[in-house]
This record gives sequence, C-alpha cells and structure tokens, in this order.
Amino acid sequence: MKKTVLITGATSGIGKATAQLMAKNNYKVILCGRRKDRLEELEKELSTFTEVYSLSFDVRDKKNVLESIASLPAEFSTIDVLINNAGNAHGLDPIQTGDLDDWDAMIDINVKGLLYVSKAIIPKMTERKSGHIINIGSTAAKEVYPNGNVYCGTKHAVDAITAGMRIDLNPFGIRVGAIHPGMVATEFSEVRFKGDADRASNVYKGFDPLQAEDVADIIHFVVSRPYHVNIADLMVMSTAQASSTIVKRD
Ligand code: NDP
Ligand code: 8X3
Repeated sequence: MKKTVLITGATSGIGKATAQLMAKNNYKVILCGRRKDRLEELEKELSTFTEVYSLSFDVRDKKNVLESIASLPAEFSTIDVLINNAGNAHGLDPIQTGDLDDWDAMIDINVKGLLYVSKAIIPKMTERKSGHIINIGSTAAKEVYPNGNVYCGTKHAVDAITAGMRIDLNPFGIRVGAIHPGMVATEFSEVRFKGDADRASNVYKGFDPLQAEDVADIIHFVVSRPYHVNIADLMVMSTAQASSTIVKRD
C-alpha cells in the first residue's frame, strides 16, 4: 500500500524538491505552506504522478495547524512520514542589535511551529504504533557562527527536541531523526536578508553549494530504509564547506 508523507514548507527549496521526489517514488503527498498559489501549482504538477493534497496554514497559528491537519480527508489522514521542514532565518545581526520581530519569527516558526505540527500528527502515530518523523535541523544545530545567535539557538532546539521525541516515542516503535544540511542554494538567504537578492546570492558565490535536490535525495534515502533502520542524525555539507564559517571559494 502507498505510504503518505506530509511535508511542511513544500512551497520552496528543500520541501518542494522533497515533495517532487517523493511523488515520483510512489508516496501520497500532503503539501503544506502559506503561499496558496505555489501549493496549487505544485499540486497540479505532482498529480500526474500520485495523489496529492494541499494544506495552507502558518505553522505559528496553533489553532489553524491543528484544525487543518484534522480536516484531512480519510484517504490522507494516516500520515506515515512527517517531514518538519518549514523554517527560515530572519536577519543576521549581532545579539546587541538583533531585531525582536526577527527573533519572534525564528522561535515561533522553527521551534514552536515544528512542535504544533508534530502535536497534530503524533497521537495517531502512537495509536498505530508506527510512523517516521524527520526534523530538518542545520549545521547551525551543531555549531554557532557569528551573528547566527538566535537562528542557531532555534536549530540547536530542533536537535534537542528530535532527541527528546526519539526517546519518548521509542516505546511506540516510531522512527525519529534529524537531517542537518550545510549551505543549500534555496530562497533561504533571500528570506534571511528580507528580499535583498544581491546579498543573498553572494552567500553561494564562488563554490558549488548543495542544491535542494541533493537534500531531497538524502531525505528519500532516509525514509526508504527498511523499517528497523532509523537514521537518527545526519549532517551533509557541500564538499567545499568544512564548517559553518569555513568554505573554500574560488
Ligand atoms: P526556503 O526559504 O526555500 O523554504 C522555506 C519553506 O518554509 C517555504 O516553503 C515556506 O513556505 C515555509 N515557511 C516559512 N515560514 C513558514 C510559516 N510561518 N508557516 C508555514 N510555512 C512556512 O528555505 P529552505 O528550503 O532552504 O529551508 C527549509 C528548511 O531547511 C528550514 O528549516 C531551514 O532552516 C533548513 N535549512 C536550510 C539551509 C539552507 O542553507 N538553505 C541549510 C540548513 C537547514 P511559505 O512561505 O509558503 O509559508
Ligand atoms: C542554514 C545554513 O549556514 O546559513 O541553516 O546557517 S546556515
């Protein structure tokens, strides 16, 4: 029987590439994101491969998250795989001049949003005693870089929450793991720099960064292991990147 995967942040970057790959690999796909036009377009594209359903919600709105996921039609309501991918950095400022709204956005989306979506889905997994949760962390979950303060804090939290989920869900036979990419050329830096396309493209200049498809490929690999195999923690960087701050550029 086809498995169902729910992907948050499917309107762009890693989430979109993952939805495309999972759809072509015989999974039913639930696409989540705020931008309805992008959801509609992707749903149309992927419907030629598989059954697709879209949910538009802001992960910060806990009522909307819970109600949206509860509203899934019966044929999509058994979620086998949850990919908690929605998230972004907002700003890159030293702690003394950081913007309070940026801090709220990152903590509310990257941490609390991930928790709300998980809370909406985990009870059915524990009932069935099966399921797979993949949280998208970052190299920023493992190290802290200059001006990364709050973003790194949210990703460290994702790392700790992933470990906590794995422990608490262990009696139910649920797989839980995190995937931690280094720099991936997506819309991530455009969001971080509030639409400054030049500043964003400089982040990926002079080296061959990871692409969203590279990370999607890894997510598919992790999901498609035999059920007794749980890839608990996986870090992936471009060959040119050695750490958050060390990148070999031309
Ligand atoms: P993108 O900006 O391309 O995609 C971010 C996705 O998150 C979009 O689909 C966006 O959808 C969704 N999203 C953002 N805010 C919200 C919200 N409030 N409610 C619902 N959905 C939201 O970035 P990436 O694909 O690169 O990022 C995906 C994940 O990967 C993030 O968790 C990021 O931290 C992580 N990551 C990224 C790296 C990189 O270098 N790119 C490296 C390591 C980790 P919409 O706006 O339509 O709601
Ligand atoms: C995104 C990668 O290095 O910009 O998590 O933090 S980085």
